[in-house]
Amino acid sequence: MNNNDGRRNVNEHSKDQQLEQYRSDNRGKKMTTNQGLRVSEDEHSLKAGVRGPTLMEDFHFREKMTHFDHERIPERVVHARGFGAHGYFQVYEPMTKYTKAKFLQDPSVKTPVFVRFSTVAGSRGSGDTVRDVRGFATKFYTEEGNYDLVGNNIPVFFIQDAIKFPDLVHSFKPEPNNEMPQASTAHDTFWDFVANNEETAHMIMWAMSDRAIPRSYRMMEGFGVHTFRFVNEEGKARFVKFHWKPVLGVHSLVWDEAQTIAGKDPDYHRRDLWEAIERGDEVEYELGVQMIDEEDEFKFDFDILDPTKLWPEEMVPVKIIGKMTLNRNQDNVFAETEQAAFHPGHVVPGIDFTNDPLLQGRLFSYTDTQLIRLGGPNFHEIPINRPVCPFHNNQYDGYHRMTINKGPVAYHKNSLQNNDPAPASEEEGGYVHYEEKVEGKKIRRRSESFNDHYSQAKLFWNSMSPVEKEHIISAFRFEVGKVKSKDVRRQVVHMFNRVDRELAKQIAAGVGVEPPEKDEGSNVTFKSPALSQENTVKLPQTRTVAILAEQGFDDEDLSRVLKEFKKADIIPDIVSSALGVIKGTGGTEIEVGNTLQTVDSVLYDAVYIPGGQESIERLQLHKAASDFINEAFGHYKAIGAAGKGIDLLLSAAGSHAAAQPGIITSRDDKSKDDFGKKLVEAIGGHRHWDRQVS
Ligand code: HDE
Repeated sequence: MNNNDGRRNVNEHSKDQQLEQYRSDNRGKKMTTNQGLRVSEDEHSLKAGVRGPTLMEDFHFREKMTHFDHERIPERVVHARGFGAHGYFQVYEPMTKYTKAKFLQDPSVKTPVFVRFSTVAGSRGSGDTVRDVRGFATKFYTEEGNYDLVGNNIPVFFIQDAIKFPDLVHSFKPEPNNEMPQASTAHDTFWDFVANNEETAHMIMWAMSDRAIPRSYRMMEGFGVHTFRFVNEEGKARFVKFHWKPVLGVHSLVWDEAQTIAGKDPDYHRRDLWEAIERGDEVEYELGVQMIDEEDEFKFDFDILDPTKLWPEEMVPVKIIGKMTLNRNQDNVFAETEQAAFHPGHVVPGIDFTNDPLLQGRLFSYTDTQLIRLGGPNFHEIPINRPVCPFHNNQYDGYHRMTINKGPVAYHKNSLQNNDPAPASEEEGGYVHYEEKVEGKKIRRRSESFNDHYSQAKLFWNSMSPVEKEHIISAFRFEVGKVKSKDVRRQVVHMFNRVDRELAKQIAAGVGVEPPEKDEGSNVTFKSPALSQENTVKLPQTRTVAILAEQGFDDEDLSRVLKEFKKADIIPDIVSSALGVIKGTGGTEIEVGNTLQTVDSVLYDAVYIPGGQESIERLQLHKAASDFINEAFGHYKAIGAAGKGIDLLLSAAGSHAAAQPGIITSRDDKSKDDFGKKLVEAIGGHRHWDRQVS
């Protein structure tokens, strides 16, 4: 008998249709109380006389105020600041050989997803662009139930055993005596934790790299971090690691820029994602898997269950198996992003766990945290968390219960209700845990195979380009430089001397301590080119460009560049000294998008300055215009200038600027040169690191 309970009807729109019944639109409606009573007055409380006291009887006032007083729920202990979007996932080819997970079988099926991106350390209101790990949590609403891939944008973690998680988090959160600093690891307790817990070494290398200051959520990788298991129909299992690869490539901000943006636009990353989806852009990530056969578990010089280790792609290739597309913004941030409850234990048949001790601990923590945040055991009924397939069991009652269960029977086994709801067999889709043989003494200890903390930290260092290495050194100098305790600073330098001698010397030189006498650096020489952002995809698509123009700009300069931008899906924004309409020399009228007061070069990927005598003369009156250009130049961004625009560029960035990489100029011959194309290419290059900036 095919008893699928309506489980086969999931498609791309299922989640949206399910959410529809919960949406509420106030437009065109009369105001009522929560009991549905129409309200006649919402500005004056009920008083005894116009100058008299407010009356207890004012039920509308009391209901309104009570609801307001209870509007907040506790923020997440970690990953408090986040932002979500909806979309769908499609597998490229059946994965039958590896897993029986239904959503990984049929390329024509579009499984709905909701993704929540986040920072880890900061509070809900903190800045988006701080140096931090980013969360990348995906909920797949499959026909077999929800599957959550709760990952980060860094493939390894700080610690190896979940019991240390509260210590780690206490060390990086603001210090408890003065609650400083917000959303930053640049303080004594964090670095004290690092120096006294050497297992952090590898992750710290990533956290000090450009990975921790992404340009956009759309341009960052995601990783499941832990080793999971794929299990196929025959019961054969393989170890698996999950990767998300952004179609736009992996790109980062410059540290100075990240800090400025945190003040100028603390919502930078959520705005970027929201606006991309509002524009109709499809935000895409390919899903990749690395697989290791069970027989090969011990073939590596690291323990594959150790979450501080990655599997170099050059050793274990990433098989690209499908694509996720985010294409719909949420309707309400509280209802969706804030109430979304992810859990690495939300799995479907065909995906199973391993004994990674960090993963095992997470399997406890995520339900526990929802109970306090979402106020009880019925958080799965909140619209964003509801599976799109039916769910039935004997778990009844509790705070905010929404399901109205019928009948007297709420237990298993029973005869009064034909033993329903009955467990499903494996053939009927019942989840059966992989039968792994486990044997051992009850013991509080870690496997010795988890002891090498430095080889992969060195592998990461070896794999970086010279510019990336410079950035890592500066990040260490900034972070450790903020540590007041000289002893902690010394400990950190000694620790990273075990990764690389030169790195330790460079950190030491910036933080006022002596490097150790002896070179204790790891002797690993292996490199993994896949770890360097230098080797990522580079595309101009969806890059933003500030066009600096005033009244009297050269129409022809502007229009030819706009044409090229349009072809490349680059997003232009006219920035001028005031809002309104400006006119070109040929009479073209364009609407100003932003002013030199409301925006800053850090909010754009590139700058373009069209010519036009009057426009340039007007821009020259504003220091903000030359600061804008100079700053973009210093952040290695592409800058295009035409005609008189070149004069402004050179006066702002210096006469040597014209010959520098990523600077595209065109003095006069408008028809022949391929200025627009060159500029588009330079914008696609992201940053021109070989530029002389000072
Ligand atoms: Fe989490 N983590 N975590 N974590 N984590 C939470 O769950 C925890 C870890 C990750 O957008 C919490 O709902 C423990 C690794 C993401 O809603 C909490 C350990 C990875 C998110 C929790 C870890 C993550 C969380 C806080 C060590 C990458 C945000 C609120 C064993 C693979 C999900 C909540 C969202 C959130 C516990 C380590 C990713 C407290 C105990 C490793 C993306 O339950």
